[in-house]
Amino acid sequence: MKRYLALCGGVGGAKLALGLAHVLAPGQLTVVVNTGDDFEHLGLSISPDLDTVTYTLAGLVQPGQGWGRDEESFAALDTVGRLGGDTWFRLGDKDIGLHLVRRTLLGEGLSLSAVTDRIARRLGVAHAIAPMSDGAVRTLLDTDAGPLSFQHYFVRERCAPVVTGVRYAGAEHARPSPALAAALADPALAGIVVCPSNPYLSIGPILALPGVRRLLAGAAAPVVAVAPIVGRRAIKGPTAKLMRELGVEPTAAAVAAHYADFLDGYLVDPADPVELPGVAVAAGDIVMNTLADKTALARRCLDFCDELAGRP
Ligand code: FO1
Repeated sequence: MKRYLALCGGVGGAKLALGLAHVLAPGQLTVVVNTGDDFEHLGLSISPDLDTVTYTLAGLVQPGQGWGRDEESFAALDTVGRLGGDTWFRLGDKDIGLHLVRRTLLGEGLSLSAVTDRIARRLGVAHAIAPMSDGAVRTLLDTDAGPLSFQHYFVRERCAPVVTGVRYAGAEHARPSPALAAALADPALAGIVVCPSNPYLSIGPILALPGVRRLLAGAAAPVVAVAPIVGRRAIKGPTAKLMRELGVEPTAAAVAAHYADFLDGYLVDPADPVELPGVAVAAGDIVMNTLADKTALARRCLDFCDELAGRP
């Protein structure tokens, strides 16, 4: 049985992960998720990208928004506000329920991988979802307003500060999670899909884990990425703004160059010419609005992996 690994961040990545989950049997897919956005807040251990992927695959995500729970209420957060606590990070009541369980299980000594797996299975997800690492890696942004943790930059400051650098604190001491290490060592691995997530804020932390870039570059299975940029605009979120501030052209080509050491295939919009030695480029519609878009793009990623696997 062919197996596939997807590397994924939050909302954009979760869309393709959902498409892959629709076209692959449960035992065929491992979705490895960024945890650089994780933080401790209100006494809870928050893993936004893991929850976004889990809720999406469970069919429980807030549809228009792409993160958080469907039909959510905020009574607990209203109480937090009345009591003078922080309310800038909108944790809903149902979501807080999940966080109480995560806090408890982590407190009992379970790894983040074990907790993630248990929560996903209980919510009815059949495919494997795993954090990139069980160790703490925290994305930090150097900005004109000083250093900011990811959620302070992204949610509290609404990405307004000018970013001068991105760091992944703790990455050098963190190890890939058991699921990521196992997938990369799997002889039946038929393809690695880098989802259209922010290359610096979502995929960057995964690539910063010791050995991951080298293992991707040396993988027998083809590595295929979907561009997160169409015509100089990010499909979602602050990718283009961030790239400009880091002195990088916000183009699909620049993202490919960022992945050049391990990339075999790149799916781009027809309007975005990309030429990179050693990388096969396939143009087509990569914007995912409907479930049909997500499954179609997932199929194209898998077909592309098959096609590249046949090449010398
Ligand atoms: N994003 C926001 O823009 N505002 C929020 O208040 C917010 C709360 C939140 C709560 C739980 C959760 O799982 C995600 C949440 N997000 C929120 C999304 C999250 O900050 C980002 O989508 C990711 O971290 C970036 O991938």
